[in-house]
Amino acid sequence: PRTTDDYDYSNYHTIADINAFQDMLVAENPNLVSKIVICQSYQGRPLNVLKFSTGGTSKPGIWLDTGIHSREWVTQASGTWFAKKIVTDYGRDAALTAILDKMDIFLEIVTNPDGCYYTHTSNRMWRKTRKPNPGSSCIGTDPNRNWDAGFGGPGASDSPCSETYRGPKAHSESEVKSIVDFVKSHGNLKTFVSIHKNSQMLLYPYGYTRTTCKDESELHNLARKAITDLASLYGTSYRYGSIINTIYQASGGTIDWTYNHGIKNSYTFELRDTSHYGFILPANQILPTAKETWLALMAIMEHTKDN
Ligand code: ING
Ligand code: ZN
Repeated sequence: PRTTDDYDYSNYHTIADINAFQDMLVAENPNLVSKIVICQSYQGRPLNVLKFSTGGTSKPGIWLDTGIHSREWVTQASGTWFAKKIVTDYGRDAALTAILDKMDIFLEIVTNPDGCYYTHTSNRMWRKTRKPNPGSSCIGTDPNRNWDAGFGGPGASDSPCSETYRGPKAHSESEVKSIVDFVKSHGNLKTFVSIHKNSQMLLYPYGYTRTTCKDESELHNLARKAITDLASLYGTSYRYGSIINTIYQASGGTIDWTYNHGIKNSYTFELRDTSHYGFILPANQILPTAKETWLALMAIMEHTKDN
């Protein structure tokens, strides 16, 4: 494709395609979109973040990431669609326009680029990073067990061969550390949404402890509103609640760290389906998944704007 209008949003794409898409989107919308390279992956790929901003300084921010687990392809595909949706709706849709007039949106589509490349070239089911582990023949760390929130506790593995290997120390993975540094230097993120796939859930902290987070009732009510809006499109049913009570105990997870760092609206989505297709969701479900998820994201972003 030569423009983002010609991009095929209803199919899965390589990292090269997604990078080209991001550059086209920036070139087409120079007053709304810019690309920030927050660091490099272990193998030296750029960690690209799209910034959607109508200008001004120190606006509050909303963060969205997709693809931190590389095999969850429908998330990167949805992230790409979200990016196009934002530029299409700005100035046309009143709700999105009001959000962007008050806040900046940051979107990292390919959050685990080495893993993404590997899923397209060698092993479709790769989840982790691709950094070798000294003393082991097994590669990679789970980037959703590597954050400094209950790090090392139950709900993660200390074995490099495990799919939930926590890594040698918290923030050992540059794909994680780069986001930690970004969040700290930004200093004014109000909402942080990390998007995974499988099981149709909207989750909030905590995953590492049974202690309820102090904003539990607000997060719970907003989650209910978000999944109600999501279901209004195709009837897709989501469960919602804290990570530990709704899916399982998990330590070192992204949103437990962002919440403890002060970002109140910290959520993880688990997109379609509930496991019939496993990680290989047919491409004809990309657009329905992206569209329904967008309604939930809009509910969360509107709430952020109004609070
Ligand atoms: N599920 C998540 C996982 O990393 C999760 C569930 C969400 C754990 C948020 C911790 C925090 O296991 C998938 N599908 O990756
Ligand atoms: Zn995941």
